[in-house]
Amino acid sequence: MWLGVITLFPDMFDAVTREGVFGRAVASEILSIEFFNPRDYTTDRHRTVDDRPYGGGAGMVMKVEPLQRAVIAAKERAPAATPVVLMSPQGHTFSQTKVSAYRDSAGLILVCGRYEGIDERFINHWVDIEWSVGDYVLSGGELPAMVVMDAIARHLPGTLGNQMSAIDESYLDATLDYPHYTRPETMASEKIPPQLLSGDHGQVAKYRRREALKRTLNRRPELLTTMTFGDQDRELLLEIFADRQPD
Ligand code: 4H3
Repeated sequence: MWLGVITLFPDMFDAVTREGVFGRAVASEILSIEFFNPRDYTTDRHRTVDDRPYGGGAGMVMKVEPLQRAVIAAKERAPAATPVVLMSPQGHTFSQTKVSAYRDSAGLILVCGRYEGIDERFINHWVDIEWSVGDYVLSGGELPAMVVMDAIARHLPGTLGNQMSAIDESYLDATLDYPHYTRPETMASEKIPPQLLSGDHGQVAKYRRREALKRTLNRRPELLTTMTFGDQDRELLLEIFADRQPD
C-alpha cells in the first residue's frame, strides 16, 4: 500500500515509520510512505501556510494554496483514484470496519491539519473522506493519522508475524478482546484460567468467546446490538446472564 501524508511536521512520523510492525512493513516494502509538507509548496518569502480567519476570532486558518499544491504533488505520486482523507474532529468515527474497508486499497492520502482548522474550500474541493479517531480536539491531525496508519498497516498481508493475531482479534465482529495470559503460571496467587491450560482448543476457543462476550456486555453493551449471534453465542450469553457479576 502507498501512503501519502500531507503534514507540516513530517519528522513527527519518524518513530512510527522506523519501529515495530509499521517499521517492518515499510522495510519489507509492504508499505511505502511519502511526505508532502505544505510549506514546501509556498511561493512567498515567508513560506506562509496560514492566515487570519475571515469573521475574526482567535487563531489562524490553514490557507488553501499550499495544501492544494501539496495534494496535487501527492496525487502525482499516488496510485490512480487514491482517496484523500482529512483527519478531523468533524469526521466519521474511524473504526475497525473502516480498516477492513480500506486495507485492500492501493493507496491513501492523509491530510493533517494544524492551527484552528483548514479553509473549507480546500475540504470541499479536495477531501473525499473525513475521519475522526475520537471526540476530542488535538493540536494537529498527525497523531490521528498515525493511529489510522497503524490500524491499517497491521492488517496488510505479511505485516504481523503471525497473521492470525490480526484476523483472530474478536474486534472483527465488534466484540471486545478476551483476557490474555502468559508465564509465570501463578502470580500473587492469581492462577491462569484452567481452560487455557487444558490443551483442548475447543475449550480454549469457548472460554475466549465467553470472556469476549461477557466483557462486551459489561463494558460496551451497545456493540452487541450490531451483531448477529450463532447458536453457541446464544448459549454462552445465557450462561453469562445466568452467572452475571460486575466485570
Ligand atoms: C483530528 C484532528 C482531532 C482529530 C485534530 C480527531 C488540528 C484538526 C486542528 C487538527 C484541525 C484543530 N483533532 N479527533 N486536530 O481525529 O486542523 O481543529
